Amino acid sequence: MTNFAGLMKLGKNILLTLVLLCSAASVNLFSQAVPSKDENIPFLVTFGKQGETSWGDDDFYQVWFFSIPRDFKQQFYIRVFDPDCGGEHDEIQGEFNTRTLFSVYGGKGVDPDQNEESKGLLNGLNYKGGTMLASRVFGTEARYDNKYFTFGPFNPTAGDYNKKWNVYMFKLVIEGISGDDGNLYRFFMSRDPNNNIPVEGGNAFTYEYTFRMWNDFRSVAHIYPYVDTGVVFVKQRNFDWDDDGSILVVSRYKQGLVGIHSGQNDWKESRVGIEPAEIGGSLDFQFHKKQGELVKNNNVVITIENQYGEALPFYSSPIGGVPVYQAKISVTRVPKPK
Ligand SMILES: [Ca+2]
Ligand SMILES: [Ca+2]
Ligand SMILES: [Ca+2]
Ligand SMILES: [Ca+2]
Repeated sequence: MTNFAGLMKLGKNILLTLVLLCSAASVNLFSQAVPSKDENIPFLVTFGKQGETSWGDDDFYQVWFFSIPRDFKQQFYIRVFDPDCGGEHDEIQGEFNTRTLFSVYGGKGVDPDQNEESKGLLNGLNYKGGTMLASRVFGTEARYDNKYFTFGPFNPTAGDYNKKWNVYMFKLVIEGISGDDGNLYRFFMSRDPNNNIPVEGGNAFTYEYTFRMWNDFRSVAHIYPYVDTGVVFVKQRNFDWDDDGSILVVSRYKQGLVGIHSGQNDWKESRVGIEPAEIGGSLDFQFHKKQGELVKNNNVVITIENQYGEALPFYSSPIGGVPVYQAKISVTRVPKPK
């Protein structure tokens, strides 16, 4: 009996592995984690609005979008890891007093293709377009320290339908409504309220990414802006990089173009030319830390826009996959001197 049970268990494990391998071929299983595995970013960060911008958050709020494929019919959840500001992970200034408002929106007004203000790029514009479906304020709460809080369930059809991508879109707005500490957190879009079970084909994106780098020289963070039709060049802008090493742009056609980077509490920008063959795919912006003296707890902001000043979205799961530089194969051979 024991052997039989063992065999059954082995069979089950093999089956599970096969299922996982098969789904990995079509869907990135880690695409529901925000930041994603590919991005190698430990946390998103939002400071309370009494914070100093020199700590790495320029505007004390962040706007994220979640997309659900139209053919996904089940309810889903947005789980927030460490939504509190206190205890583990968070960045203290004096004592912990930051309060952070997390609000989930659906319905008309969310889709940034239809409602420019929804992108949340300019202070003073209404980035809260849509219908609020859920919200909660978190202070210092041991209950949610180093743990998940779950928003939902949500019905996919409560989102804003986007025809181009054939998805329902939801929006999560995060605001540091008071205090001066940095709230570090991350998300998982899940089919289950208590576990991280991916929504197949789901994705998440933002237009202004405020994040924390790992405290590790060897670690490289990535973000993946999507380059749509008609883009001739993009302008990257980054804030408070603290002169921490270099920002490189990689794609199938770029081996590592250097982006101009910021120092302390300032914005820097540079242009990146786009090849026609890069259209309809993602670029890989790589953040390489300075070697030697460790720049600790580096928070940084990045935005990317096209030649018309329109913002490009960064997808957690890069559209078209992670771009990999391909060295040109056709090299003219120089005959060896005899
Ligand atoms: Ca915490
Ligand atoms: Ca404080
Ligand atoms: Ca936190
Ligand atoms: Ca910084």
